[in-house]
Amino acid sequence: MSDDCKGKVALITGITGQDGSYLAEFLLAKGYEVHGIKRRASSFNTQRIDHIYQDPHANSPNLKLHYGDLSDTSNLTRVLSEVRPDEVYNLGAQSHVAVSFEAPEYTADVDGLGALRLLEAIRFLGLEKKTRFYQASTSELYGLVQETPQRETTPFHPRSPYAVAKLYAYWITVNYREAYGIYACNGILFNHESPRRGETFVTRKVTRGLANISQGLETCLYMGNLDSLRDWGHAKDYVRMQWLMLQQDVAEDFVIATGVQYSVRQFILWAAAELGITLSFSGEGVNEVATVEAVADIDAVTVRPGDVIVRVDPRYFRPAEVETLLGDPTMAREKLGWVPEITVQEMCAEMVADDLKTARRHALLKHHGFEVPVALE
Ligand code: NDP
Ligand code: GDR
Repeated sequence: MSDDCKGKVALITGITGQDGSYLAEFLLAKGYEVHGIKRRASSFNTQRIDHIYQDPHANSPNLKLHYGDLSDTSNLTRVLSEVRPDEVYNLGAQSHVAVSFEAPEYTADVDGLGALRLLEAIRFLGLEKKTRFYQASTSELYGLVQETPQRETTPFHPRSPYAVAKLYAYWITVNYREAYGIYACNGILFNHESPRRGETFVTRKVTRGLANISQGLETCLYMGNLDSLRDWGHAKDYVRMQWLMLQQDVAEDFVIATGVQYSVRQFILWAAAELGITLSFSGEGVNEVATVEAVADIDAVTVRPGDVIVRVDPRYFRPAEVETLLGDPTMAREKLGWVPEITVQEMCAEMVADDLKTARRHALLKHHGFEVPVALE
C-alpha cells in the first residue's frame, strides 16, 4: 500500500456535503492538492468547508473549488481535463432516501448517471491508467435484506429510487473496472453520521430537535418509523476507509460498517439522556409517544416531567421501508486493517453537544427579542 501522498491530486464531487468536508480535511492533512466540485446555489453552500478554504487569490491554495454538477457531462469532462486527478471520489448525490420518492428521475440522473459521466470522462481523456475512482455506494442496496449481517457477497434488493440509482452506479463502476482496467471501486457504506450530518437525516433530526426542545425553541419532535434498525458509524472513521480503498494494489469493493445495530427509538433515548432527560415510550404505531419521566440536568431548562416531546407522524413513513441493516466489516478489517474508532454512543454525545451549543445561542437571541431560524422538518 502506498502512503506517499505529497504532490498527489484528488477531485471530490460532493465536497460541500458531510463526507466531502471530512475527506477534504483528511486529504489536505496528508499533503494532497484537493479539488472539489460545488454546485451553484442562490446562497452560500460551503459552510462545511469554509474553515479549510483558503483565499483563492493566494498563491497555490491546496484546496480549489470548481462550479459543476453531476448532471452536466461537458462540465465534468472539462474539470477532469483541467485537474487530471490521481484520485476521484464520487461523493456527490441527492442523498436523501425519502426525497428520492419525490424526485425519482432527478435522483436517477445524478446518483446513477453521474457516476457513468465521470467514468466516461476518465476514459475519454485517456486517464484510465492514471486516475483511480471511488464510488460512494450504500447499504441501501441491500434494502429488503437477503442475509444478516450483510457482506460484500450479499445479494442486493433496493427499495427506493435512490437505492436503484445507486445500484446502477455500483455496477457501472464494476463494469468500467472489468472492461477498461480502470482502478475503480465501491465502498458499500452503512449509515454514518456526525455533527455535520444534514439536518433531515434521522440522527441529526433527533439531536437537533431535542436540543431545541430543551431550550424552549420547539415543543415536540415528529418522527417516522421508530422501529427501524441501523448500523451507525462516525463519518470521520468512514472517510479514512474511502482513502484506504484507493491505496491498494488491486481495486476491490468493501463493506464499511460497525457490525452493531440499534433502533431509532434507542438513538432518541441516548440523545435525551445526553441532555439530562429521561424518556419513556408508550403506545403503539402512530400513537406511540415519548414522555419525559425525569429531568436531571440544567441543560433541559424548559422540559418538565409529563411533557410529551416525541410523537409519530405518518408523514415520515416511506412508501417502501428498509427495516433493518447490519453490516459485516470483516473484509475491511482483514485486508485493510480498518476498524471504526468512534462508537455510536460517543458520536451521539458529540452531536448533541454541538446542537446544544447552537440551541443555546438561538435561545439567547430569542430571549433578547431577535428572530431565530428554527426550520422544522
Ligand atoms: P450529503 O447529502 O451530506 O452531501 C451530498 C453532496 O452532494 C453535497 O455536497 C451536495 O451539494 C452534492 N450534490 C447534490 N446533488 C448534486 C449534483 N446534482 N451535482 C453535484 N453535486 C451534488 O451526503 P453525505 O456526505 O452524507 O454522503 C456522501 C455520499 O455517500 C453520497 O453519495 C451518499 O449517497 C453516499 N452515502 C452516504 C451514507 C451516509 O450514511 N452518510 C452512507 C452510504 C452512502 P450541496 O451541498 O450543494 O447540496
Ligand atoms: P437512510 O437514513 O434512509 O438510512 O439513508 P435516514 O437517517 O434518513 O433514515 C434512517 C431510518 O430512520 C427512519 N426514520 C426517519 N428518517 C428520517 N430521515 N426522518 C424521520 O423523521 C425518521 N423517523 C424514522 C427512516 O425511515 C429510516 O429507516 C442514509 C442516507 O445517508 C443515504 O444517502 C445512505 O445511502 C444511507 O443512509 C446508508
